[in-house]
Amino acid sequence: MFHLALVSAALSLFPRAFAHGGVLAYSNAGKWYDGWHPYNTPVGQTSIQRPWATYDPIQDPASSTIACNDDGMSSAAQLTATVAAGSAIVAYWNDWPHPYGPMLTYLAQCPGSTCTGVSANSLKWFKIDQSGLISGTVGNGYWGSGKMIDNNNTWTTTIPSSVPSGNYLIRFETIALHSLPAQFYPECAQITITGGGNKAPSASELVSFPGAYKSTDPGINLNLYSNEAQTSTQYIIPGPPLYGTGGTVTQPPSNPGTSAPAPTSAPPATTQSPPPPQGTVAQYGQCGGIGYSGATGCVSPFTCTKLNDYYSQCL
Ligand SMILES: *[C@@H]1O[C@H](CO)[C@@H](O)[C@H](O)[C@H]1NC(C)=O
Ligand SMILES: [Cu+2]
Repeated sequence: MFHLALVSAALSLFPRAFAHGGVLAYSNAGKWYDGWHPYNTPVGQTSIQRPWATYDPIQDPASSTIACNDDGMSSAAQLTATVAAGSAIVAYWNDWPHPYGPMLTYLAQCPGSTCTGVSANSLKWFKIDQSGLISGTVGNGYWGSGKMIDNNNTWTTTIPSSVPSGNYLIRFETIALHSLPAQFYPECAQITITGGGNKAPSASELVSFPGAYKSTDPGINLNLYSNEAQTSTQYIIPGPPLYGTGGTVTQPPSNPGTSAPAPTSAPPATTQSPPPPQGTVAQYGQCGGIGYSGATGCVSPFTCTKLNDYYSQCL
């Protein structure tokens, strides 16, 4: 009895620790950076990684923990790695159990001289790497996360050499789609990028966490076991367009020879009749495509843009 009690007590300390997981370490330019150890005491831990609490997934993309896991703030002895623009960062996961879903990597520049103490929720993020459905069907195909597993549970992202030098959080993420709601596994680390370029991300490439994802996004609200998923080969990776691809922000035409903005009419009082009908689909939402039967109008100022026969998106 005594031994049985000890065994079950020991098991209950790590109830589902190894069904899930996260990024346990990084390497860059031959240097190894141990990650935060969520199941050890925080006292005395030094890491470039922001602290996180458990291997469990985030399941609500509206939660503040979608940015850098729970709680994702700097530790008492937070470190920062110096990383050259154009170099590769390798993130190491535990023995990863979920082969269905995308891999995504984001950067967010911090104001001031350090990211330490800066809330990840206050930053603007841009996506520098992504891998969704690589081959096969949505329901049974080869995914970015399967490639991560095949690659010694690692994912390698190269810091674009055009990114401006400065202090950043880097956010590696995998999204597991084997269950609904989808499971988000984000972890962040603090890096200082040196030798960078001068290409700031465009407005359409910048997002907030929370804010970048909605649980209704087609790449998130996805049933891998539906009949459609067994034949579909289309997967829309959540989040903004990749850094460097979403730079064409269409400005309203201005009158030649004048730089002053046209006078604007007074905003309507909120108690007046509802505004004229306009689109309801939010930025990045689906607004058309073969087999799509939802709303087709985009909220202002976005326009429904055809990406392929099966998917048009409000951009
Ligand atoms: C595989 O990953 C582990 C860490 O999880 C690392 O120690 C090991 O060196 C890696 N092996 C190779 C061949 O890269
Ligand atoms: Cu899991």
